[in-house]
Amino acid sequence: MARETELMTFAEELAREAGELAHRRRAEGVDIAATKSTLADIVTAADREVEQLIRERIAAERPDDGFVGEEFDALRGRSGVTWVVDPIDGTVNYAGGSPFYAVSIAAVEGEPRPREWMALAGVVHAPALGETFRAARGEGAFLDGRRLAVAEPHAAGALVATGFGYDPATHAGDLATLARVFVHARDIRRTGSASLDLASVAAGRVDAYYERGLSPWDHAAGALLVTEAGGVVSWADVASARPMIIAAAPTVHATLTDVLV
Ligand code: LIP
Repeated sequence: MARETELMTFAEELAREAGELAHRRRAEGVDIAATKSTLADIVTAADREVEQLIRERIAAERPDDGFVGEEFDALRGRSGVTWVVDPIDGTVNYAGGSPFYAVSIAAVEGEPRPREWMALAGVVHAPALGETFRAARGEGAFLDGRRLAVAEPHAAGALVATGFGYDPATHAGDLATLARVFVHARDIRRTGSASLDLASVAAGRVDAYYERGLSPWDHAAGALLVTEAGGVVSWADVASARPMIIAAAPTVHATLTDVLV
């Protein structure tokens, strides 16, 4: 079995076990453990518990690998492979009882920094939706057993997903960008989970997704889903504090980039 496929299979096992824990904790009732960058940027006890479970499983199975997660300090590895993990992406949705949240797990090679690493495998598992998206580099992207492909262009324009940061000071600028995009779009979607937005691009459910200021764990797995489904992922404004990710089918990506950049 190719290394990428092995890593994807392990990531899927991890994501399913972690997703079951997150789903169970949600049913038991969710405690807000703390806030981070702003009052809106919450973390639940389940975020921390799920990430700890994933870290422990990886440390037992692949002790030389590195780890970069949302909730605890990064761990540098010796193998060249680093796991980039968002234990619950869409935390605000999760805390409020919405099903749009996912366990996002990616295995990357090289420096564990976005735009420097090479993604080898990625899984985005949405336990409340009963959907598991997965990809291994060079092997395609899949939703459960179905191979994925990004959408063909739509005569009425692109269906564009996006998101906004937790800092209210960024909202005016992001809304101005949205106003420019909407002129060229047939509609907009805002789900609250970057990994599920990227998975939706890969599945052809939306035509494009862009967002400023994502963390590495928000996009590491979903970006691989998009490229393995025939899409394009690029970055704009990379020197700023809030670089912008742009993910879409090739033709839509070119048009959207002209509007955004
Ligand atoms: C979230 C992203 C979402 C973004 C939110 C937040 P979290 O990640 O998935 O796209 O708009 O501001 O960053 O905090 O739920 O892991």
